Amino acid sequence: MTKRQILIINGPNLNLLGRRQPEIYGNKGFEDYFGQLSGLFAEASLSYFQSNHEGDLIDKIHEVGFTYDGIVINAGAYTHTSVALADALSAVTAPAVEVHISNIHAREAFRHHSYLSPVCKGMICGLGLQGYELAVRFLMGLPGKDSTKPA
Ligand code: CA2
Repeated sequence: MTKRQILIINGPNLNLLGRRQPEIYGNKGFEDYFGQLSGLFAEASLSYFQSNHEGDLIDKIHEVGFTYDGIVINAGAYTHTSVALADALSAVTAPAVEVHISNIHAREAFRHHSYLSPVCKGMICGLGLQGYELAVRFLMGLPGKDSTKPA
């Protein structure tokens, strides 16, 4: 059986994880965490993409969104501004889960609204990096794109 393909997408500034604002985002860089996470899911093929550019994030969603089994997305601040990212996620067939490291509802009011939540299966926030693991676990429990069983 082929492994489920799941892509984790991180948006702007998340390349700074582990280097700035540890009180909000913790002290681990995402590459280190991604190594750990991949070890937890031997039955999946996990990949990771980070960009600070909205168009690149959209291009990546188009690239994998019709062939992968799922997308985990932390769009960073684009969460609160980008209709274009929401349109990209709703255009593709892969189910997406939105993740935020911090609890966006316990922060400034401008972080309380997400354009992505309505087009995602669900949203996890405030659980730190563990949110990514929970999102992958959820996607692994869905019927994959090659599944012959009814949902
Ligand atoms: O909590 C999250 O994961 C956020 O998506 C992070 C975004 C923020 O704009 C969202 O409201 C919530 C910011 C990412 C910035 O990441 C940094 C990481 C380390 C140091 C500085 C910024």
